[in-house]
Amino acid sequence: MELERLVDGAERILTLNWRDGFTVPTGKLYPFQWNWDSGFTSIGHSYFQLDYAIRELQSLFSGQWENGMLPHIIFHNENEDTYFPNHDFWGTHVNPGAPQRPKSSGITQPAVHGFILENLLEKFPDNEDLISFVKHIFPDVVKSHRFLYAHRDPQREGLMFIFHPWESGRDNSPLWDESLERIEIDASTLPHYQRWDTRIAPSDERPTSYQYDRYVYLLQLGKKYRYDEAGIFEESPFLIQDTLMNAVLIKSNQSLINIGKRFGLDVGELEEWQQQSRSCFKEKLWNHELQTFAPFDVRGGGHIAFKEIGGLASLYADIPSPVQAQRLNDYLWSLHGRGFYICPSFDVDSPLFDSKRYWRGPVWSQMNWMIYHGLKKYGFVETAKIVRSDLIELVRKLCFYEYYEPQKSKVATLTAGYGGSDFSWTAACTLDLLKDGA
Ligand code: 9WN
Repeated sequence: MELERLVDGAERILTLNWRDGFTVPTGKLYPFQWNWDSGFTSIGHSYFQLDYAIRELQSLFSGQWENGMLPHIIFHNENEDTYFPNHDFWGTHVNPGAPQRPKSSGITQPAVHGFILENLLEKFPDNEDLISFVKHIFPDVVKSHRFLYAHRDPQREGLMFIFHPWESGRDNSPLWDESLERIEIDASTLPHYQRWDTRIAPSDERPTSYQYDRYVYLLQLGKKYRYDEAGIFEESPFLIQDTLMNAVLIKSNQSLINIGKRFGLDVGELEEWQQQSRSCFKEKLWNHELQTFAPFDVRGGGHIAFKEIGGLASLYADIPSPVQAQRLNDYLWSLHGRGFYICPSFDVDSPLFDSKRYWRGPVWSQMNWMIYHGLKKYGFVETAKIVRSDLIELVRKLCFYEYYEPQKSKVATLTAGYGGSDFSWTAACTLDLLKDGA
């Protein structure tokens, strides 16, 4: 696809996936509004209709819970029944602070919205509509961070835990295998369910049934405690201080601090959180042996020691020391030298690497977007250029898919990406990178 046609293609997808107030990630596979997708997608809309970018975020926050939790799915269209688990299965009415409407899931996702607001303000610094929207939504975004600090950090370390792989955004990453193996499934108590995803996307590109049983188990655990963190923290076999989740939060804290200062808003609380989180991330999540950041398994009491993509988001959040940043850059550079599009989502030398299966190897656009900006911030301009051009090349060759094959030799034989097609955040992130010009 020619470069000019990429811009048209991105616009077409964003329009196609717009549903009167919000955007679905892709029409068939994911027919609702997803939390972190919405953030990236609003950046895409802003190039054509700033109004859509604003409405996108407004609709997302219309699903925020009283305790500040911002759900990972908002089921605006309740009659849509081609996704599992739907709103009935989540049954979030068990929590008195969950809104009656719109219905939602009972877990969250990476808190991108602070940095998305800052990105929009950088693009349209004097737009009155945007400025008044940002001022209006600022307290709600801060409230979503306050929820994490109050409920997901019981030891007050400054690092949030997740209790479900879906919260990490990297659902079936091999990172979670060991924690999921702790879960023994009792077929007589696990509710019957039917997956839709494998009817829409090829099953060898999606998580396995073994993993889905455990996703359902953890959902049921959340519901049993009315999605209240105290009980979940006590019981969940899956309890992880994730790299991506915390790096994104730290980046968004900083963006909110910057925004707050510009508009004369109180940022004291944010600054306190930020100081603690940034230093705890840098110390606790750095794995000396691997020379990378790694999630901390709260139940297992140690790092989940693999090279994978989540820790690279720390560059975007300005977390690594110069030496740590150099190591992360070396890692990317070596993958580039070995014939991979960067960045594969998981360690290509691990037996757990699977170049086709979702978060076990493929390249993802929104990750490239964050890593690109992070590398630029640290002055690794050459690597940033490659991260940008690799994604653009994949999209040109294979169209706007959910994720991509990372091996260059294999891509040469392919005509399409993996997972869902006509994908919103791929359109938005590619468009933004095209406009950025490295
Ligand atoms: C579950 C929507 C979402 C992304 C996630 C991605 C995938 C959902 C699924 O799709 O997860 O949340 O059903 O597989 O892993 O990051 O937000 O695009």
